[in-house]
Amino acid sequence: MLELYHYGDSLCSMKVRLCLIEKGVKYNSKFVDLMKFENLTEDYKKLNPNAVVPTIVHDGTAIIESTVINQYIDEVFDGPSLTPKDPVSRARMRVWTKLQDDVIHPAVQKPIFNLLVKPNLAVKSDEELDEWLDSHPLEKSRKLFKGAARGPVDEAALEDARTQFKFVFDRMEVTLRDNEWLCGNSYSLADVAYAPMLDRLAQCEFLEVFDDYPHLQTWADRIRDRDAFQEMRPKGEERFTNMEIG
Ligand SMILES: N[C@@H](CCC(=O)N[C@@H](CS)C(=O)NCC(=O)O)C(=O)O
Repeated sequence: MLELYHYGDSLCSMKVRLCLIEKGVKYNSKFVDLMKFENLTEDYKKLNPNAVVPTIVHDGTAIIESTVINQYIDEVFDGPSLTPKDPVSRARMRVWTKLQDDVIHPAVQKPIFNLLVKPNLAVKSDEELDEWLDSHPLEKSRKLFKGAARGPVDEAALEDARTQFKFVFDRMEVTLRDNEWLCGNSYSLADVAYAPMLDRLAQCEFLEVFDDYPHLQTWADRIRDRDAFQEMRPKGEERFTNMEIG
């Protein structure tokens, strides 16, 4: 049996949920509430020393890092392959997933922390924040959460996110002009990695970043049409904003 430690409104958790659903792999859901800092318990840190979601536990072994987890799932389980057969396409797929980890994830975090996380953290006391966040192993996360908890929306961070989206979307647009999916004509782990940003940016009401990219928008429509994408999305109370996103 496979256990998935995850959170509803988390881009990286969505990546892994989407992969599992596309593969038809059943899992035991272990919900880790990031807004209650459940990721910072000593028990969870034994599974994931970075204290972030997602983590899977398969046959008693914990595996971390959403991109690595998805490669593992695709290798180990039956179901449709999400990895291209030829080595050049596989290399391209890994470059796409690296760009998603290195650029898109930090870019998406800027609107998420400013527009969605901030109201949830603003209600917590300084003592509560210090008690939990001082035990966070990642300095990056300590800064993100503390920065989001206090002060106004950081407009410069939102602008920086737009610049980062443009950097990646320019490349996606060129590829998607001639290809149905990011690695050619078959849907792969590259598409799985980028699909969740559609949900997260919709929730932040940030979808105008796609305006100048007609081929990217066609790809996005294809993604939204997939049953697995709809199933992967958190429902009602699993959302920060407790609302369904169109
Ligand atoms: N590189 C990691 C990033 C994981 C990550 O940052 N997860 C976020 C949610 S998308 C999280 O758990 N944040 C809580 C925290 O930083 O304390 C992965 O891909 O799994």
